[in-house]
Amino acid sequence: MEGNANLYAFLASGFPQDRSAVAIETPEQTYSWNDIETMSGRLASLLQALSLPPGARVAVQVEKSPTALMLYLATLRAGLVYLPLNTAYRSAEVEYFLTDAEPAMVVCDSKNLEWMEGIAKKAGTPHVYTLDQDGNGSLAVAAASQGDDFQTVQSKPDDLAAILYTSGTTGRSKGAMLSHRNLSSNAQVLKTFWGWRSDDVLLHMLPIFHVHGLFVASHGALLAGAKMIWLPRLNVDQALHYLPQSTVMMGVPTYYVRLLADDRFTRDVCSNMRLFISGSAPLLTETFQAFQTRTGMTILERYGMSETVMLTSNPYDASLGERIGGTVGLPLPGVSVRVVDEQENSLPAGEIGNVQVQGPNVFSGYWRMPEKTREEFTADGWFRTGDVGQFGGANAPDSYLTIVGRSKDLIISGGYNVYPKEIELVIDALPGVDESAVIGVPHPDFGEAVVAVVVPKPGQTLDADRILASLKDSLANFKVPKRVHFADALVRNTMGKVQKNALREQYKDL
Ligand code: MCA
Ligand code: AMP
Repeated sequence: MEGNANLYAFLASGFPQDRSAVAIETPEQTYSWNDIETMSGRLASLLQALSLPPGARVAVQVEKSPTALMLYLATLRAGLVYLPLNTAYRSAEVEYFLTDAEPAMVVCDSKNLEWMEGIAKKAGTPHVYTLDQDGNGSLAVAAASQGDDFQTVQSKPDDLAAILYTSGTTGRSKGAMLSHRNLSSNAQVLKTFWGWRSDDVLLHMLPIFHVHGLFVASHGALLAGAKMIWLPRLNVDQALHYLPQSTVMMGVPTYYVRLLADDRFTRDVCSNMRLFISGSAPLLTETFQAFQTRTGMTILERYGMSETVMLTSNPYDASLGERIGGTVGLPLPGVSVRVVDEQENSLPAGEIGNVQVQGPNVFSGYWRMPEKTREEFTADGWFRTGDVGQFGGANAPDSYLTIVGRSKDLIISGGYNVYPKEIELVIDALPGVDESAVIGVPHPDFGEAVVAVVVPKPGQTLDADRILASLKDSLANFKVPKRVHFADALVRNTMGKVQKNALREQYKDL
């Protein structure tokens, strides 16, 4: 019989022989590898008992907890499709995702149950459960009567494992469909490339509704059979407490900026650490250098996307080269990366162009958007990342990729992606607004901050605080502009397109 391509089965192949060893430590409790098997087994039994059809989506918007991780693993084990949602999303945003994905089951925090039930009903979702950060809720109650010995279902490599929504330039989010193969192949490659070891201890402080925290970090530790210190979010005091017992940490650049802003973050605190990894947004060279000076350690920067998981990485193994600040390193083994001009001809090192990629990690397409999927792939199967880069920039060897910008209109704030179009559509619909432009400006903590430039209708006076208050009702807080500015008109080019570069220049010193 062919082997099981189920991602959980693959991850479990890395669990240690001694299943009583600690797999997850939180400030309150520890969980063994046995606990991972039984807790995920019990939840998978529940999913199976509901007789959800193969490929059914399980949408989850819950606070980070060990049980939330078990629910993810249970979904994989039951052969269903995991659909994580950022806890910051407001009901209007969640409604879009549920209507689009038509999940068979939704799991939410009990404080959101009332509105979630309403949305689930509209989306035709039959099963709604609650899971709170402490592990309590109707999911735990329902799972309690289930057996914990679950036979992980057989999956084929191309079966869907997860759908991750990523916003689109049109303002409409797209669900990137990731298969068991996409995720397993990437986990395997990273295990070797980053030298994961069973005696590693991962300091896990990232949210688990995105690729970075859910896949890159968790899969790495699980496949290595390494312990995770599991914290609900970045908290510098807690990080300083746990770093001396950790060997690996992953974060978006803001995590490193915040650690460096604290004088207690010293070389001593990091003396047990083997590897600091940064990604999801550009790491400023000044942060990279300040980190080296403070700790004597060199951050490893890597690059990826929701659609592709990880694509390139600076080397861990010094025999492959140095880690060079300002670059995102080498294409990972098995991943092909090319830089092309507008006619899609490959460019030599040193020339800037569009970054395109191929590999077993690249997704199969956007959920129910065949047209959009076709647009994002070339005829010969390369995925257009929307990032602009060059090989051999930043005085690096020609094999290193440098990301120099984006052709997509995207802001990355504290590692979260914000698509200006989505915010502009909401602002433009407010009374008294003629039009708006949303831009990203440099921000010392978040890397980029969202700023809105709003043109009132003739004769109208608008109030920035009121605009912000109404945006907060319908948009996740990280998308809400940090500032609103008013202008008489937006500068446009001869094609009528708003000149965002000019606006970014004008507001860059905010
Ligand atoms: C929180 N706020 C933010 C952000 N986070 N505003 C802008 N950008 C943000 N990222 C809001 C808060 O709601 C609050 O608003 C105010 O800003 C200040 O919040 P603060 O307490 O400073 O925030 P925090 O709770 O400490 O969170 C900041 C954070 C967090 C720790 C940087 O955003 C975070 O964990 N980011 C990681 C994102 C991530 O995992 N990205 C991976 C995507 P108010 O004052 O109104 O209440 S995966 C990916 O990109 C790919 C594929 C890849 O390559 O990895
Ligand atoms: P998402 O798919 O929404 O998680 O965001 C993916 C995008 O994040 C990429 O297309 C890049 O624009 C950006 N990104 C991720 N890692 C890096 C990095 N190390 N440097 C620059 N941009 C990055």
